[in-house]
Amino acid sequence: MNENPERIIPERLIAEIHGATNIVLLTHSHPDGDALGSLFAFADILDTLGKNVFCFLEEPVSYHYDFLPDTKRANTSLEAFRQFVIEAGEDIAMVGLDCGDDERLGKSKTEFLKIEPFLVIDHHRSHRAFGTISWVDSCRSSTGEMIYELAQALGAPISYNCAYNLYVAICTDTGSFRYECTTPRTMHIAADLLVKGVRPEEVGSHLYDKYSIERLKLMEMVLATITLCSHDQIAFMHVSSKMLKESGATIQDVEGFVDLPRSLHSVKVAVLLKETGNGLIAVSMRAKGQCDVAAVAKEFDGGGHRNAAGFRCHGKTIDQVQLEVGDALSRSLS
Ligand SMILES: [Mn+2]
Repeated sequence: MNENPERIIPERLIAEIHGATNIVLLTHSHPDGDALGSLFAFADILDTLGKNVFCFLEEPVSYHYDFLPDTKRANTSLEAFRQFVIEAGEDIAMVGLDCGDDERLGKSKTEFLKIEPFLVIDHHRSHRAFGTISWVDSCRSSTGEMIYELAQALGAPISYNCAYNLYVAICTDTGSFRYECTTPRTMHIAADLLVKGVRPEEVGSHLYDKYSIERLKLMEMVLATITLCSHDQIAFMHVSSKMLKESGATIQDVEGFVDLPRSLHSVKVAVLLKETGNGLIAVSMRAKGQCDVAAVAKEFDGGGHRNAAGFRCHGKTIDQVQLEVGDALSRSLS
């Protein structure tokens, strides 16, 4: 597995984790299944090594992921974080999980990055280096997969709760083991998580069978906005603030919508544009096959993976953004 040097876990990263008693775990804002699963799994692993762990999240865990074991240990209080840091003194390490760049650490990133060592564990293709020591491997399906390997390297056992969180992390970032990032190693790790007691049908029902009627009402409105271009290879869909209001759904309910146009036979790239308030539009792109949407996202100062990427922009209308993204994607497809 470790034939490629970048796939080897840096020894300094392992040494810093062994060396610190107090560890703060962070992940990206608006965390997905991989971010949260990796965070809670790593917290559990560090518990078994006798560490004091502080899991910071900017916002409470979204209802989509409130079934994860250990969500209660997420702390959204900056005051509590500061107190933890004061009590830790010099004996501390920060860990940023699943963050493609430091902007994604959220509003308090400057405060977080002041504390050293700052360890970074990530698998984004568009990763922009930050922190003191990084382990970045874009060949990995998920940060969850990397946390599993790290547990082995640290000599830490994987509990049932930890296995459950890792399984959710891997399952969500691989689109239920469908995306091209799914490797034989991914499957070996998933198999071991099942040996530890995880039941795929249970995780699947939590992930995919518990939506609200408001979400379906919103989906109906959003599906009505589908437009195809570039010989039906690109599909656009958008969510406006008005739709959110009228359906009674929340912005969290939009999760997974971008996969709907992606499922069309002719479509190579699906794009979802979301009004997120304050004049901001969030753009998510999902590709099938060879189109590298991370490269397109980069043109707009965003990032991600080859098949899943995004960016945010300010002060433009949905139509304007759609035109600009359509141009960039058409160039990339031709
Ligand atoms: Mn991820």
